[in-house]
Amino acid sequence: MTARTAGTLDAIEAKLQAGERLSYDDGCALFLEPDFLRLGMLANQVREDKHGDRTFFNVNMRFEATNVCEASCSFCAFAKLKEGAAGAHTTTHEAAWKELAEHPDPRLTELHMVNGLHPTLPFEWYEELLRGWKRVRPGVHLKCFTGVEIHFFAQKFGMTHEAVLTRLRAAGLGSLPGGGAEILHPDVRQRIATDKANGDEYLAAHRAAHKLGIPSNCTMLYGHIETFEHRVDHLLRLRDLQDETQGFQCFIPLAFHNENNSLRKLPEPTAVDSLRTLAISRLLLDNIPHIKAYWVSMGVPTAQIALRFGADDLDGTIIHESIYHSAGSRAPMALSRDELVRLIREAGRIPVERDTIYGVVEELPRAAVPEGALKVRDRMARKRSLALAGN
Ligand code: V47
Repeated sequence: MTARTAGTLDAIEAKLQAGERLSYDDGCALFLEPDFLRLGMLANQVREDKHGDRTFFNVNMRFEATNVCEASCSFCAFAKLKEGAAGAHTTTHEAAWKELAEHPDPRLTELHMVNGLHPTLPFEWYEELLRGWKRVRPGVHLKCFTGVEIHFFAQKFGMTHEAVLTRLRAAGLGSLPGGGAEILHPDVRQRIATDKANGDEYLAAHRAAHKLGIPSNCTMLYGHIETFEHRVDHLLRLRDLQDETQGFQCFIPLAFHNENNSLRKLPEPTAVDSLRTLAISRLLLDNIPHIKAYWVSMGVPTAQIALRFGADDLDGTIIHESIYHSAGSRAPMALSRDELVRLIREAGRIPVERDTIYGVVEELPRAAVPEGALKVRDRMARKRSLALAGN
């Protein structure tokens, strides 16, 4: 077993060193590889070749305009099927604009919005929502609407993806978040997300965005009913589209959370599974610049360790998140900029505050020694001086 393991990783390392692309079979072999620390080191090497120690984060906020949703995805704890159902909520324009206008952080650069697929809101309602945000804080980038929402608008309002995106861009849209990808393979998607965009339609919406010059992110919801083969298949579908368009900026693996949804009997993925999945994503997605360790989904401690397993981005300050917290996430609702900087520094990396499209807002110095070590040193110094003072 040991010899075969070493053989697999040796062969994959040799391929990486020769600049060769990893195959479907390589990806599947890596999911069975017991030496996940060495796998992490390979992914870390790729990450350092691309970004050195630089590790990105942003000052952002989340917004959900509505959780009323025509779709009934089995993993979702956020959506309420009907307006008027307990917990169903649709914002007013005024409340949405106020929330951005009164956001306390002057450094805010991004508003990230994901919604349910609302049965009756007209398209103009969404356009006006974006226009109002641009009026109150024109400098904030609007990363809004998943590929699934874009496809929903196209179907509902009888437009092409291109027409939907062109109108939303005219209203202020800057980019698309990566949500809604789930697992693209139809065998899984038909079981967990029957009544929304299928895998090809999700990809088509992103293709249309990229062709219009609108960047986007992509995701994978892992750790539920899918197999490792489905994960590899998913990653390669994203890689194929990226070969065609180069419009994906970042990939975000999303760990399944099992509370308040119909898949609640399934166990959640472990930290090792999350780190392994992230590392394999870094190795397979050779054409996507950034891999994000989304701390809300992975949990803060695992996300910090992921900065040595292939991730170069931690997402942002967030302030208020609903999708994961409805499904049982124990992560905090927000992290301050200082907390993100500290997490990055203690992982031995250089914190870089970015905007949504990876423009540098501020590059901070790395820590001279890890801050945790400083605290230990301070404690020891205090003990010594107390001892000297005879206490
Ligand atoms: O589309 C929903 C997933 C996504 C659950 O683009 C769940 O920068 C786990 O896409 N357990 C929304 N996952 C979040 C998202 C995202 C997050 C951070 C950054 C970016 C980005 C995008 O969350 C959904 C769905 O795939 N999701 N329910 C659940 N129970």
